[in-house]
Amino acid sequence: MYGADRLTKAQIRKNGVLVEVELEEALDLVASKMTETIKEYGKDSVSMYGSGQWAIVDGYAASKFMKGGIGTNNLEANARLCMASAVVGFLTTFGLDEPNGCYDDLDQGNTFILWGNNMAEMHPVLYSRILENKRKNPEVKIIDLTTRYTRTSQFADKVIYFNPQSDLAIANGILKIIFENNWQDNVFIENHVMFKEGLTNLGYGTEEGFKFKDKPKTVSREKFIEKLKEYTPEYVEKLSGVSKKDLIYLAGLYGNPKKDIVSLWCMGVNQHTRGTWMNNLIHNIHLAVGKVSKPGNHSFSLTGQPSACGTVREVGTLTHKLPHGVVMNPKHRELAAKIWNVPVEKIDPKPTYHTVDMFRALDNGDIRFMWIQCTNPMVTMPKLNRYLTGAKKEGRFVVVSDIYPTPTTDIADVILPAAMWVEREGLFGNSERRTQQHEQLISPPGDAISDMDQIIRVARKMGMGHLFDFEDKTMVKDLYEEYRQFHKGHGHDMAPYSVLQKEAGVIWLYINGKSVNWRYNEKYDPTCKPGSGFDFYGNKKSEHRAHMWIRPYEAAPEIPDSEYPFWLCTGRVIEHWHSGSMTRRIPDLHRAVPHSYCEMNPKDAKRLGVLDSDNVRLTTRRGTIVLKAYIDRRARPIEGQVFVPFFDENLLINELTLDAYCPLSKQPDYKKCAVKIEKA
Ligand SMILES: Nc1nc2c(c(=O)[nH]1)N[C@H]1C(S)=C(S)[C@@H](COP(=O)(O)OP(=O)(O)OC[C@H]3O[C@@H](n4cnc5c(=O)[nH]c(N)nc54)[C@H](O)[C@@H]3O)O[C@H]1N2
Ligand SMILES: Nc1nc2c(c(=O)[nH]1)N[C@H]1C(S)=C(S)[C@@H](COP(=O)(O)OP(=O)(O)OC[C@H]3O[C@@H](n4cnc5c(=O)[nH]c(N)nc54)[C@H](O)[C@@H]3O)O[C@H]1N2
Ligand SMILES: [Mo]
Repeated sequence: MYGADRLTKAQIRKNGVLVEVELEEALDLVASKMTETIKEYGKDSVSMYGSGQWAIVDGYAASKFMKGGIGTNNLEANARLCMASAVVGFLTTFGLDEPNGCYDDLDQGNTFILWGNNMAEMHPVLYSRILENKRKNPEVKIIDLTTRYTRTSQFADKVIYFNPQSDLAIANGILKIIFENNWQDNVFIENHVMFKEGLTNLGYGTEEGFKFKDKPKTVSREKFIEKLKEYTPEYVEKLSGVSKKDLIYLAGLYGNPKKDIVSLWCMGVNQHTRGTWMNNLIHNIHLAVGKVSKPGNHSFSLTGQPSACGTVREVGTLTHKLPHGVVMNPKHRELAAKIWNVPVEKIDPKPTYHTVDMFRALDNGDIRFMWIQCTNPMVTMPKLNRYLTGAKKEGRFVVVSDIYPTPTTDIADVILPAAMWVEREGLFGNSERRTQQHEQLISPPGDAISDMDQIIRVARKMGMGHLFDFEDKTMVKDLYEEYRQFHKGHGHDMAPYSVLQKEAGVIWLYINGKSVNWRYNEKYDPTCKPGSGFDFYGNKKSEHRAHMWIRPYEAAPEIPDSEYPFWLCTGRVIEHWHSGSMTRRIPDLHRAVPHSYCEMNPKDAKRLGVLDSDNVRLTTRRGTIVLKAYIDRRARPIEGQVFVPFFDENLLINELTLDAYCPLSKQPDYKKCAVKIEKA
């Protein structure tokens, strides 16, 4: 919290140099620049880019200010890089976002299947919970389906390796075996499932102005099964490297009525150019065997950031979203206008830019002003060189709110010092739909104030004070209570602020003073129609049935070839948080992992004559970087793949990554591109 260079004063760029100023002067400049830009280039020339580390009220203030005040949909957040595929997966399968069950499933399941994520390092608390379950119940099994041997694999009962992108084929192969052996739950399917098919050959979003719209249609169960035909164990093995025996083993676990199965995944599945499809496919498997919305049975998408769910997904700080529903829907716009007390015409019915497009628009000049809060895109955007050059162009004005200097504050025209979460009152919402309130514990240093306060003060200066007409002292509570109205009666009722102040977090759907831990299951969820057993009420137009989607294997946009013969996967280490802005300032953590590196398979290293700690040069079609090779230290990638963490602002791996994304979710794929490795 108190690193030597903690930002405590505002800064303004004067004659090219950032100089410290009074906070008031900086906020005045933000307000006047925003007003001027709107006047000169129109409301859609200003934008805001926020975060899944924003408190719920920060996101809500941003949404009200941008969508209800300025009237632009130029609002996005870093959760687009993280959870978008999970969101569209839930929406297309169940009709409502977010997991059906809760963390109790980690105690109650007996079979845990991980689809390419590293829980021991990235969700260590939750992984410990599974390990504790396993310690008490020897029948508990952990199966690690992965492209790398990691610390997670060390604790698994079985590790199954697969080639990047081939998870699509594996999931289809599992479904095929289930139906061939009659392991499916026919009663559940008969009563609660509908089969769907969408478009294929979607493209990858790498071209300028790329647009995609799906055309879903309902199909028969026979057609669904027919489409699985090609995924024979032989074909799946050819694509994935997973043996017939292992594939049958996996299908056998899902198909075994004695197994209570929790599938868990995170960025391997979401950061995927077919990420929505992969999410659908894992839900498919659980639906096929009726293992959803029951204690210990869950297709459980793990969330990355502390409030990617609570803030970005629930408040809806995304271009197409409103706190309830989407801008395209006139009823949703009317509800927002009513609660916000603004004319309904103020809310623009057309979404503008998703995150990658927003940064492309800043580069192209369609966006002239961007306010970045609580995120560090000049480290974490893919294909970084383009977006860095774009943001620095003449005629662009960038405001950055952060707590430390970063490569993003380096390019800022105004820097606003932010209060950290313990320095202000706020709320977060986590993976299991739990909303958690916290009080301010200590005072922020210097002129630092919360992101919410920064937004409100600028809004007031721009003549939009009426949007935030509450006492400053009760602002968080009042904004939350206003926000809560959006979700009332929409399958998303939340606990009142006073209850949140008393409890250590409360799971929503909160009905009659009680949390619903398992949605869609009549036993736990009073929203379900009596006598229905299960009721997927999110899918109103599909007779309240969940959707099982035909989702084929399609190749990655950039595949290793003779010139760039390796897969490049990027990700994290336990010691650091994302761009390292905070953790690298903690001496113990910095010493533990002081710089980035390139993890290699020993066989590949041997072929290239590379020893541990040798320098290797990595080159993709977008950039080049020299890193130390690490061989068999904490993890080992499969042959033909290398892994590089992205926490190091001095060794920016995102200069090499590709900005291809899933056309349905618009989430980029940071896990796959083609790279050349040379001894340097
Ligand atoms: N200490 C710490 N914890 C964190 C974070 C942090 O920065 N530090 N960040 C948080 C956030 S925001 C997130 S999003 C999570 C991320 O949590 P994870 O997703 O668990 O971690 P990553 O390192 O991003 O992902 C690496 C994994 O991607 C998998 N992978 C590679 N290619 C493929 C593929 O084609 N298909 C599939 N299915 N998998 C593939 C590999 O198995 C690899 O181990 O961690 C959260 N937790
Ligand atoms: N190559 C590669 N790139 C990736 C990924 C990957 O797997 N590989 N993963 C993607 C994913 S899943 C994610 S979630 C993103 C994360 O990407 P970012 O959000 O860009 O990374 P963070 O380091 O979490 O940035 C948070 C920033 O907020 C600051 N901060 C902390 N608290 C506060 C506060 O209260 N207010 C304000 N204003 N600032 C604060 C921190 O100092 C930090 O600079 O990275 C994405 N980029
Ligand atoms: Mo994330």
